[in-house]
Amino acid sequence: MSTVPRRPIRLHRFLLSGHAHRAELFLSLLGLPFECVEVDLAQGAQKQPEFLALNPFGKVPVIEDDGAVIADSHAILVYLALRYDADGHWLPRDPLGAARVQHWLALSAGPLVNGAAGARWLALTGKPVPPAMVATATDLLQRMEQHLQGREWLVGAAPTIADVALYTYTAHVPEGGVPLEPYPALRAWLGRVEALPGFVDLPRGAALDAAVRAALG
Ligand SMILES: N[C@@H](CCC(=O)N[C@@H](CS)C(=O)NCC(=O)O)C(=O)O
Repeated sequence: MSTVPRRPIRLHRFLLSGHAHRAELFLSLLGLPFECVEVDLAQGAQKQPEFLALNPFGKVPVIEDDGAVIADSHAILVYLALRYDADGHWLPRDPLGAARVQHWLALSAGPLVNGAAGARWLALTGKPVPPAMVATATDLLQRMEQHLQGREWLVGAAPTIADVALYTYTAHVPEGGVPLEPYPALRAWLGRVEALPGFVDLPRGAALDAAVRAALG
């Protein structure tokens, strides 16, 4: 099986979506050729028949790779790791390593979305962030800080898709009004992800403001 796609992988994304960013980040870290197709969530493009044919749940990200259509950020990370990571470190094949990665993917789909991601989205769209959401975000940050003390990566001795899945909304949680200053081990881990060859970020600062204005008016 080739470790290079025959044609560039198509990534259907929305520029402000951290879920879509996970997929983009991993495509870039793997050095795979890909092209982005913008899905205008603000105009409801994700609910149009053309997009629903790709993902009946009407959510980004979706990738298309040589006829295969894969929706859901975590499914995409698993697919890309199994399909294109020749040395297998991004998704360990041993039962314990695989289970530990899966545990972080579950946290990414649960408290990370319900806390950090939700707070960021409400703040970006000018809505108040409920204290319960800040508490959910803070609880996960504290647990990650504890876990990362004395560790370089979330699982094992090399980066995995757990690091990719958790990176985006953790790094951008200050946009939801939740500070990262109290978490030195966590910030060092974010720095290690950002130093990986091929790292790409979501827009920040003025670029973020411009992207929010362009997307949401
Ligand atoms: N479980 C999905 C969730 C994806 C998701 O929530 N995407 C949001 C953008 S961050 C979306 O497309 N929302 C559009 C909508 O719900 O109409 C994943 O991990 O990819």
